[in-house]
Amino acid sequence: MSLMQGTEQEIVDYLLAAEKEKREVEKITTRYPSLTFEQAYEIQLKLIERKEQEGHRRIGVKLGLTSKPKQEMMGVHESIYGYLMEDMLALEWEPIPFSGFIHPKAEPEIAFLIDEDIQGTEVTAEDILGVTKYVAPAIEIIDSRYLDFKFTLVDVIADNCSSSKFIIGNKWVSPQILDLKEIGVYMSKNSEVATVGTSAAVLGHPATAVAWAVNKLGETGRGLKKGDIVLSGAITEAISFQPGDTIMAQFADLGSVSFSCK
Ligand code: OOG
Ligand code: MG
Repeated sequence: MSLMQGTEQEIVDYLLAAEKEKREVEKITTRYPSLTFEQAYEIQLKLIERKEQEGHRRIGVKLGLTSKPKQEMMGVHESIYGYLMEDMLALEWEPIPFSGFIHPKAEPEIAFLIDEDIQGTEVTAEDILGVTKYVAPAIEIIDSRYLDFKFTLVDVIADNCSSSKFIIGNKWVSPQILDLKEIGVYMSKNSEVATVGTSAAVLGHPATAVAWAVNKLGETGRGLKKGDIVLSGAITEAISFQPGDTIMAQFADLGSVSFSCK
């Protein structure tokens, strides 16, 4: 069942205001406890459409909660997806102002650059690798709009899966020349190791996670487009940071990516 349009707009306004004003807000399921997954994805889409009306371009898709460490951290057993917008892309060499965040955390991910439109409901990891021009090391900065970063799946889906910023490293490699399921990664904060993991943590293989998202999008006639960037989901738990911190993720075979916060 579709939500009343007024309710959808009210929730979108509520979440966008929290993001713009950099303040955490009570999760939406407190007020609307019977919201469904479908309704949450409809709210997410409305929120993205509003960002587009404000002049921001959609540039890809992100996956969330694709790895055991992340699912355990959040107490859930399912993956989710959201959208990447142009203004979320941050650069390695430009310190990111902390004042733009509420309570950010960084997580290492593998990014896919998609070279052909792909849509369907039975898409496989091989299909994804076939349309991927490059993979690259990435860090996603998540910044839930909800109090204390606590939410249900419905809440986080509506909040575009906590998306805030992401940074892509400069080593772009064809997925044909490396084994994407065995990429070890460590993330450091100010040169001290903060967390370690391996890409197999992402549903056994990051391309399996991307295929899952495409199949989900396919259920409502959507898909990935040539040129899209896809973040395949955090390999490890997410790490908090503060102004002055430098975070670096080092991936075997894929090089490193870092950012600093001011
Ligand atoms: C939800 C977003 C999760 C990932 O890579 O697992 C995510 C959250 O943890 O706030 O982006
Ligand atoms: Mg993520």
